[in-house]
Amino acid sequence: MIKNLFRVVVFSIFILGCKDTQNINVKEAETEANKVTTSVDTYAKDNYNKKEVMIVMRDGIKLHTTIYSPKDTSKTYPILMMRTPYSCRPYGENEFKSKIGPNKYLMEEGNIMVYQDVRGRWNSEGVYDNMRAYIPNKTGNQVDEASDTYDTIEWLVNNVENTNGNVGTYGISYPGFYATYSLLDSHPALKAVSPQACIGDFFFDDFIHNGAFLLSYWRATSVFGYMKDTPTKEAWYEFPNIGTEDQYQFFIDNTPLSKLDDYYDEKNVFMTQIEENVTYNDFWQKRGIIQHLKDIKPAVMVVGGQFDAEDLYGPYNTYKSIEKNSDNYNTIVFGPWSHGDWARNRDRQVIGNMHFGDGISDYFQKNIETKFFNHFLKGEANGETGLAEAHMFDTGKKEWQSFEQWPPKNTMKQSWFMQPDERLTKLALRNIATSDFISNPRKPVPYSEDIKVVFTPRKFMTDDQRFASRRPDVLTFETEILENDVTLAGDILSKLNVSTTGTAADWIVKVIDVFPADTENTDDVQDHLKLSNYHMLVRSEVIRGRFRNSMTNPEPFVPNQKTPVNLKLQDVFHTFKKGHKIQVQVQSTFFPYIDANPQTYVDNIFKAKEEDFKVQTHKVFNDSSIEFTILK
Ligand code: PG9
Repeated sequence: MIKNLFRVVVFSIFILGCKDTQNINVKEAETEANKVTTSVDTYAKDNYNKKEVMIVMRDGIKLHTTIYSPKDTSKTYPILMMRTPYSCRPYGENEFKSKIGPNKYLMEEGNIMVYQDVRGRWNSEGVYDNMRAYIPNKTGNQVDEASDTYDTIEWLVNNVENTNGNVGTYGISYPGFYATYSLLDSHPALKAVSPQACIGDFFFDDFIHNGAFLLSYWRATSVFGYMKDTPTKEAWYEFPNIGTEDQYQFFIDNTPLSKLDDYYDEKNVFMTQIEENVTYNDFWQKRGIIQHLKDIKPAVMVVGGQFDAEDLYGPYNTYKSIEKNSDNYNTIVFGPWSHGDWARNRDRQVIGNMHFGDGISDYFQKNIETKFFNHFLKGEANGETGLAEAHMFDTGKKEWQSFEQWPPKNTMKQSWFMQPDERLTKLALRNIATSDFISNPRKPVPYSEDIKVVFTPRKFMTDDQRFASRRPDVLTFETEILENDVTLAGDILSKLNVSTTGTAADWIVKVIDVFPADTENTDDVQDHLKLSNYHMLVRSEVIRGRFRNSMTNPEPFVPNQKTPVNLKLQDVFHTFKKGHKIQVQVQSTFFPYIDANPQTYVDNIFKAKEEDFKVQTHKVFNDSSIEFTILK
């Protein structure tokens, strides 16, 4: 919410003309970008001094903190801080990052840039705790990430020279979570916070989605799972060597999941926690931060990417929770980005096969992010930033649009029904019919056609879905060719009515933009594909069916009993243009994005046995629907 004296309704559509729209080919663009990177490489070293200090927290634990201060001491500067579990590297007061701060504009105009290893990570002391639970009304020396941030800011504003006394925090992903955390019991010097792709809750972001374990994150647990007992400037964890680049085959060969135990032992604390906490129990609930976002004081700008595979739940719900429970300056920016793209200096914005425009990240860094921080840390700080409440990129029209709120006021809900003749119809038909498929957990539907090991999946978020739509274990429903543009602006609610011959099943719903056959190809498209009839994934989500009524109290399915399963897909802002079709796919495996469900109910799938994995027949009844939020 933008709090200002005169609510100037600025309803404008930013057409991306900020960069020369000549048709730069990819090679030239990359060379151009590299030239920029090279000149930026030495800027920090040439214009900043670097200091490394250990700041003592209220419980005596010392946190490694790196401070980059402008060499020009003729003026004062605000502090821009990022707290991170990923290290303040490079360590050493003569070693410099190539780029410091949120973006090169804020670096070049001069700010005091601070990085801190959070408690228990890298060169800081203490014991790490993933998504450390917030302790409201702390007493004595009780600590959490809010108290560590408060104590750090208190030390910085009283000990760093040339500060103007104002502090901002920012961060992407896990650092984004720590930025959100800085809002809780916030220090009075903290004036502006930008949580970006911020984790909200590990039961809905990253590692788990609605109870389904993201097997594709299994290797990444190494980064967070192994604890260290002394400050270190070298990585202390390793990734398991799985001996193949065929990730699908590797995880097929290691199903049931107990076969993976050979790779990790109980020293991977985080993987053990995931295996032992398979419902949304107190362990996960107390680590979610969304529930605490009330009565927030500092100005907030939440940033996210419409195709961010890691953290969508976090940024959308961080913004919405603050909007609902606080009266501060609170805004949201969502662009055509995958995880963290907005902080990179690539000119051409491409995700997988899809090109969304040029200069989009630079436009954001220069005209939005820099403006936000400067207004509250160096300027008037009265909320009149001239920035929109919601600055959202329409990923179908490929252009920015500003709204007074998100989701927009002028929207309506519209339901489409899933017919066995693969049609999506606006009306539910009287006759009850079903779309049936055989689901084999030993031959699961791949989540991507790509064969390679990834740290975490990203590219699939805009990938072509024809490989899936042509499988008998993927149900496909689609509209006629659209006679007018249809713009989705907000969340999507899938209301399935299903049955299974088994007692357990996962449900995956995908919303897809089907391009016309005459769509022109671009250089970005993989050789085996064409944009002609491209089935572009717009949004997908999964729910482990046992959690259909409660994330905390799972229930088996009764075989062959028609059962409702509702699944919310994260917000989108996407125009399905005239001549396109809207397609919905429904399936029960999505491998190895998530682990294979045995499809017979066992309390803990991490302990499932070979014999639990059974082929089942699933049915989707034709009173199943998908409810879109349509822009009027
Ligand atoms: N949220 C991102 C992530 C967390 C854990 C594993 C893999 C990715 C991130 O912090 O980048």
